[in-house]
Amino acid sequence: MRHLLVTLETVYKKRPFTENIPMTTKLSALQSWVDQVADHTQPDAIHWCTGTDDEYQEFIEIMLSDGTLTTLNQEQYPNCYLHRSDPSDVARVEHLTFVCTDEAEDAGPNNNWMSPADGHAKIDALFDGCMKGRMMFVIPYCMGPIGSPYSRCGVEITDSPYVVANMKLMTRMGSDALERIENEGTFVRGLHSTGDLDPERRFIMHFPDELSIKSIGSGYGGNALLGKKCHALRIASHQARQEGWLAEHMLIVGLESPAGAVHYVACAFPSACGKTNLAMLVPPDSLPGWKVWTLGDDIAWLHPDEGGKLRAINPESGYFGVVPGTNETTNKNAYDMIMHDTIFTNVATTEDNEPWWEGKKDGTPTTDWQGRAFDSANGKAAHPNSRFTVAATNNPCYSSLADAPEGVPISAIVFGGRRKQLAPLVYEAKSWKHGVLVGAGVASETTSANVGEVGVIRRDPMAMKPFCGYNFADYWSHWLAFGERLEHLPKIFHVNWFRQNDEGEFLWPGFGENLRVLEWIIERCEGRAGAHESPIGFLPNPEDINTTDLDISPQVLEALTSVDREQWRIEMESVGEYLESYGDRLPDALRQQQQTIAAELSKSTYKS
Ligand code: GTP
Ligand code: SPV
Ligand code: MN
Repeated sequence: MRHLLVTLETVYKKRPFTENIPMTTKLSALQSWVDQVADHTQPDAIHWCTGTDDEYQEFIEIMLSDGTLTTLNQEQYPNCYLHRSDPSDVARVEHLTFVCTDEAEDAGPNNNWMSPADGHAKIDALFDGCMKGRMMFVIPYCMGPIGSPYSRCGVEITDSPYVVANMKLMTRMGSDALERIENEGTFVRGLHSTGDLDPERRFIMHFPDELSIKSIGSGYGGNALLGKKCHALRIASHQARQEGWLAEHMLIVGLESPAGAVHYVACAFPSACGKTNLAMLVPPDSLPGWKVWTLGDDIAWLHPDEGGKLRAINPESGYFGVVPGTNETTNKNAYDMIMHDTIFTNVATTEDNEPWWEGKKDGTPTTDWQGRAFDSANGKAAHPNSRFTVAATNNPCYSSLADAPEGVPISAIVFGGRRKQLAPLVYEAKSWKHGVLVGAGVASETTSANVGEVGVIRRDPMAMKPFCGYNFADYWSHWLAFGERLEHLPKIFHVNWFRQNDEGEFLWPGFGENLRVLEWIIERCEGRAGAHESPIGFLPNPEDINTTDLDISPQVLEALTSVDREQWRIEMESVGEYLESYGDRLPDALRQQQQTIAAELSKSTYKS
C-alpha cells in the first residue's frame, strides 16, 4: 500500500497541470473542460480515476493517513471505516440548492432560482484557486448499467477523496464509463469542491440547460456525490421531460410470491421515510414462501418499452443509507450487509471500536459522532442522519436484474409519506390521472436528511420536492402525458407506515410486516384482492389484508384502513390550494381530479 501512496505522490504531484498534462481522454470536450477547471481551481495535481479495486484501496489509505477516515474494529467489521464530517455539514441543504434557468418560472416555486449568469458568477468566485494545495480527481461515471440505452453518463471533478471512494461504491465509475462517454460524446459536468466548509460559502447549483452542476462547501451525501440527487434526479428529471421518460425518487423491489410470480414495484417515499428498508425487506416467518429482491433503494429511471409497458432501471449501484434504526429485527439484510466493506459516516463508536447507532441492540456508545466522549446530555450518540455507504453487491437480496440493460417491468407505483394522522395504511388510486393527483398531494413530516426543522408536515409531491429540476406544474403535465403513452398502465397506490396513536406509538408494526400491504397491492394488480370504493380511492376492507399470525387488534386494523371523511375533506381543500399556488401552468386535468374528489367528499351521504 505504501508503494501505491508513493505512486500517487510521484505520478501526480510531480506533474503539475500547467506542465504538459498527458492527454488522458480522446474526447476533446472533456479534456478541455478538465483543463479549464484546473486553470480555475489551481490543484497541485490531477488524477483520473480508473475505478479499480486497487485504486479504491489507495484512496482508503490516503484518507486513513490524513485522518479523513479511521479504522473500525476489523475483526467484527472487516474493511469498515468511519468518517466524521464537519459538524456543520451533516445533511443536504435545500435552502442552498439552486436551479438556474433563464426564466424563474421554469425552475418553478418548488426550487430556489438564480439566472445562469448570476449562478455561475456567484459560485465561480468561490471556486477561484480553491484546490491550491489539493489534488483534483476526475471521476467518469455511468448512471445505470454500462450497456443500457437507458443509462446516462457524467463526469464529476472533485477535490475530495471521500467523494471518490463513495462514488466507487455507489456508481459504475472509472475506465468503462469513460469509454462510453468517449463514444457518446455527451456527459453531465459536475464540479465539486469541499471549499472551506463554511456554510456561508456553500452552494449546490444546477444548470439544466447546460447539463452541468457546481457544488462547493459541503462534502456530504447528496450535496457532494453529484451522480446521485444532483444528476440522477435534478438534471435527469429535466432531461427525462425532454426525452419522454421519468427520473424519480423511488426504490425498485421485486416481490416473488409463494406461487413463483414476480412483480416489480416502484415506491416514492420522501427522504428517511422507508425506501431502503422496504427495498431490502425480510419476509416475516408468518408469510412463508415469499422472496424479496432489491433492484434499487433510492432512484428509479422509468421508460415506456416497445410493448407499451413501464420499465425501470436503478441508475445507482450502491446505497447511501440511513443507519439509525437498523437492527436484526427491523432490517436483517441491511444489518448483515453493513458488517463488512462499508464506509460509515457520523455514527458513534463503542469501547471496542465498533460502530454504534440508536436502535442497535448490542454495545454501548463511548464516543459520539463528533468524536467526543459520549454524554447523553449532548444528544444522540450517532447523528440522526448518519449513513452507511456500501456497494449493492453486499446486499444479501440483491437482484442480478439490477444489472440488466433492459431493466424490469413495473406492476405498481406506490407513493407514501410519514404521517402520524389521517393517511390510511394503503389505498389505490382509481386511474392514472387520479394517481398523479395522489402523488402530487403527498405530504410528509420533515426528517434529518435535510438541515432544518424535523417533524413538520410539508407537501412533498412524488417525494420529489427537493429533487425536481423544473416547475412542478410542468412535471405533473409530464406525468399525465407519460401515462397516455403507456399501453399497460401500472396501478398507483398510497401507503403510510407511520400512523400513531395518542401515546405516540406506531399503529402498524412496519418493516417486514409491510409485505402484507405489498401482498394486497400485488393481488389488486392481478385483479384478485378485495376492496371498497370511496371518494379517496379503493380501500382494503380489514379482512382483505393478510393478518395471519399478526398481533393487531380489530380496532387498530379498522383505524388503519378507514378515513376520517371530514379531515380528508380539509386535506383535499389544502391540496387544492397547494395546486393553485402553481397558477396557470397547473394542468387542468389535475385540477379536475382534485375538484371531483373534493365535491364527492362534500356530499353528506358518503360514509367511509
Ligand atoms: P433516504 O436514504 O433519506 O432517501 O431514506 P429512505 O427513504 O431510504 O429511508 P430508510 O429506509 O432509510 O428509513 C428511514 C428511517 O425510517 C429509519 O430510521 C428506519 O428505521 C425507519 N423506518 C423504515 N421503515 C419503517 C417502517 O415500516 N416503520 C417504521 N416505524 N419505521 C420505519
Ligand atoms: C435523501 O436525502 O433522500 C438521501 C440522502 O437519499 S442524500 O444522498 O444526502 O440525498
Ligand atoms: Mn433519498
